[in-house]
Amino acid sequence: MRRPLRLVGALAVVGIAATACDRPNFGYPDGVTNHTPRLLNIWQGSAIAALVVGVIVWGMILYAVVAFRKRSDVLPRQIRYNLPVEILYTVIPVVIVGAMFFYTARDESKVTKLSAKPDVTVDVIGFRWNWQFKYIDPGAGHTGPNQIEVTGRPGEPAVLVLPQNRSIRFVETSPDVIHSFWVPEFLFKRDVVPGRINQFELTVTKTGTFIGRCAELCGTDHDRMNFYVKVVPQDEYDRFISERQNASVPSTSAGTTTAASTATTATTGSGQ
Ligand SMILES: [Cu+2]
Repeated sequence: MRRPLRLVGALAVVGIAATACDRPNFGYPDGVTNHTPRLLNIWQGSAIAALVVGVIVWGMILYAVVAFRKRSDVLPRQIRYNLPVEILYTVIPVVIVGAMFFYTARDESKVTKLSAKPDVTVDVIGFRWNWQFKYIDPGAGHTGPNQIEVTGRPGEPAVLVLPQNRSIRFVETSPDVIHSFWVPEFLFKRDVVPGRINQFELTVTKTGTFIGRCAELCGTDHDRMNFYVKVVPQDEYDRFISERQNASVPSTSAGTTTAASTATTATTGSGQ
């Protein structure tokens, strides 16, 4: 009985040591928003916890295979009911599920929090099979006349220009089926559901062009439902907005030529 205990103890020490030193991302992108530290932390924590549990389970399987292997044809002593073991394998999963619930609920409530007055509000419309973004006039609200629209077309993805270090509220709706707004670098996605309004808020802290995708299988051209998020400094964003407001004919995909060409080069190393 002592050997497995020692094994478990050693594994726990390894697990704790692994959390203390520089942790790998376990496949997660680096993240570019204000939520990055929190989301990266819960992802790394769950991966390490799962690895520790995995190593303990593999260790116990290996131990059982070696220690209780067939040595002769004599039937070993048959044992039934071991109350301590049964309590252990009931209590440990309850503790694990409780811990997962606690950290998920704690972080989710922080990440999904909406502020009273975001700096920028964007309506996100996911439709079969593209995206439309509407910049909501802060003064006039969602029904204001001067909304700036960006609509993606087949082969010409929509480019959503956003200011760096400003809080952005995304207000999602769908006229047809369920889509999902996903920018891998945001470490976040949210379903776009017909008949309801889904909202979330974040601040992008890094400039750059990031690819966005539909993450909900929504039909024939689902795989082409890509868009770009181009994050620029505030002054560049202001210029983009005033240019669009002054444009006499509202073009559906202004900024696409320059933004999309930047996007193509920027995508190579990111968001895939
Ligand atoms: Cu879709």
